[in-house]
Amino acid sequence: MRIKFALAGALAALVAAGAVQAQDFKPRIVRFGYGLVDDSNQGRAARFFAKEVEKATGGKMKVRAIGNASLGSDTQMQQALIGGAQEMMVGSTATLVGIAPQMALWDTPFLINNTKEADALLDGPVGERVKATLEPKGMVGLVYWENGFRNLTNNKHPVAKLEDMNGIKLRVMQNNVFLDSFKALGANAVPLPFSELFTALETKAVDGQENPYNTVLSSKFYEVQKYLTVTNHVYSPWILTVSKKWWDGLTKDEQKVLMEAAKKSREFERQDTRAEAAKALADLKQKGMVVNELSAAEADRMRAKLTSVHASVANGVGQDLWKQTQDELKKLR
Ligand code: TK8
Repeated sequence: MRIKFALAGALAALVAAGAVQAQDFKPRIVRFGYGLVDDSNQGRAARFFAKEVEKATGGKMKVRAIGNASLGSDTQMQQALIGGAQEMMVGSTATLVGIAPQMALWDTPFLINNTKEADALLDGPVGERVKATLEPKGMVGLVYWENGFRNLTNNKHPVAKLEDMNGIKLRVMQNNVFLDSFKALGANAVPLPFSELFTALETKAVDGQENPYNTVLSSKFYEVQKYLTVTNHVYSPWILTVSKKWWDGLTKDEQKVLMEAAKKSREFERQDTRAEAAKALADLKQKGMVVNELSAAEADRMRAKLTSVHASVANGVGQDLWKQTQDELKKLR
C-alpha cells in the first residue's frame, strides 16, 4: 500500500516536472517593488509570490522582491511600470487615482463594513471593472491584496471627539478623497509619499497619520506616535500591478503562471494580514501606545462629516459605477 502511494507520488512529481518543461518559459528577472519594510505583511506576501513563480516556472522566472521603497515611492514605481523600466509592484490603490480616477472608489470613507464585503466587492465585477481601467494607462492589474481598515494615530492628544481633530497636522496619501475627508474632519491634511512618512513623524513635520494596525506595527510608528484612535474609517486595498509593455511581451504560459501565483498570494496575504491585525492592537498597547475607541455618538458625528464626501466620489468615478457598487453591497448585506 505504502509503496503504491510512493510510486504514485513519484509519478506525479515527474509529470509535474515534465509539464513545467513543456511550457513556454524564458529566463527572466522580475523586479517586484513595494513600499513597506521586508518584515511586513507586504514583504511576506511578496516573497510568497516570488517562490510560487519560481516553482511554477522551474526556476526560469526569478522574482526579486524589493521593499522599503528602494525602487521608489508608489507613484515613482507606477511611472517606471508605465515606461517599462520596472516589471512589477504592489501598492495602495489610493496612489493610482491620478492615473486611473475610478480607483478613488476604494477611498470612499465607510464604503466597506467588513472583510467579507471587501473580498466580494474587490474580487467581483466591480473590482474587475475598476482594475481594467489600468490597462489603457500602461499597467495590468493582477489581484487586490488587503492593506486593511485604516486607523488614526497622532502625537498631540487622544482623539475622543470630532473637535479633537482640529489643528492636527495629518499626513494623508497623495489623493484628493483622503485630502477632502480629513479637511472635512477639521484636520490640517498634508499629502506625503509613504516613503517620507516615518521621518516626517520623527521630526514632527506632521503630528499624525492613518494606516492599518499592521503598518503602524511593521513601520514602527509606535516609536514616534503616542495615541491611536480606532476609527476604521476606510478599507484600503493594495493592488498587484505589472508593466503592460512587459506583460505584452510574455508568453501565454508565463502570463498564466503570474496570474495563478497572484491569486495564491492573495489568499496567503489576506490570511496573514488578518491574523496579524487580530493581535496587533495588543502588541501596540504593549509597546506603549495609548489606544481609545470612539463613543458611538462621536463615531456618528465623524461618519456624518465623512459621508459628505460620498457625492464627490460618486461624481469622480461616475454615477454608473457608483450605482453598481451600491447594488452589489446591498446584495451582500
Ligand atoms: C505603501 C503604501 C501604504 C499606504 C500609505 O507603499 O501610503 O499610507 O497605506 O501601504 O501604499
